Amino acid sequence: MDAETPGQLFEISVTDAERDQHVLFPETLRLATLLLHTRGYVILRGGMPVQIAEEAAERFRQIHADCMASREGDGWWQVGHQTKAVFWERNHRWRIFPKLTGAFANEWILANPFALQILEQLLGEGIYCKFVSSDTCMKGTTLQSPHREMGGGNTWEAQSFIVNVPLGVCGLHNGPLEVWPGGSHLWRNELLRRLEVNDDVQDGRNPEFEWFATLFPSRKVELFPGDLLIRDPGLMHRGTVNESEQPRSMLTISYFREGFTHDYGNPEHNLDRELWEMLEPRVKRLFAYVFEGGVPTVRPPSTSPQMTDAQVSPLWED
Ligand SMILES: O=C(O)CCC(=O)C(=O)O
Repeated sequence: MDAETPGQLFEISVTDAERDQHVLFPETLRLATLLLHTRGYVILRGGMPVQIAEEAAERFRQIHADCMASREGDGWWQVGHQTKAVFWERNHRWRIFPKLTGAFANEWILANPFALQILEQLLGEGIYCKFVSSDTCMKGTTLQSPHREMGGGNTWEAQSFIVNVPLGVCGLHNGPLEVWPGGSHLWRNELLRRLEVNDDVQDGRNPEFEWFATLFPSRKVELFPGDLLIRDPGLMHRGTVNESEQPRSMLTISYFREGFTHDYGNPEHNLDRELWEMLEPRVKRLFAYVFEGGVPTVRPPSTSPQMTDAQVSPLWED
């Protein structure tokens, strides 16, 4: 492990030895887990071999091109003609659910040994994957409103985490994710709802919450092929503006604690039984509930009858 000095960036560089052995050494695991628990996110530099990240990026460019060519109007849940990827586009932001084959079936991506080592400590061994999506922001994007998502903050104990895998450089010039690490993942939805705070607008404007976010320090996250960002969905964050001519893409993979779920994201956009049967055992296990029945039964109770996640954001419509 090479960790930044406290007070600096709090990134962790995975060593060659850890990558060779597919395991974080105890000191690294401890710090990464602590950072994720306390700050709501952790970056693992070199969390997967660069070549695998680049293969995925290349395949994703083909999928994105297919979705752009297949698009008809503004409908949700369209399907790429060649790649069968489910997608939609809003405000120059594409949300694409790739099929989990080829580069996207790779264990380093879907069952990343380092991410799972950390997440199994925080979510338990029954952890499962709810969906594999992606975010592509293009020139013309607008600044999103700061938001929190997927029920993060419904309970004290985290019920889910997101792993972002950059598909190319996600730098300061092309729409980096902005995060508010000062404990925003610990804000309780019950109180926010009671005080009528809406923290769930993404692509529209949300003046009160945008103002509120200015009271806290934020950071723009730079990610490079081979890195992983692991974040609590309750962490306040937003997509920023892509000033470059090139699309900026990253995978968004969501993992849940056994027994918990959320309305958003459908694993059957990523897999059918035939594709699932072909996955490596460590990946297959994460989706077994879809084809063998079981796990995701409990959605944390909504804390307010007026404002559930499903009601406030069109992106939650399934
Ligand atoms: O594309 C990104 O940078 C992330 C955007 C985002 O946070 C979202 O759409 O929820």
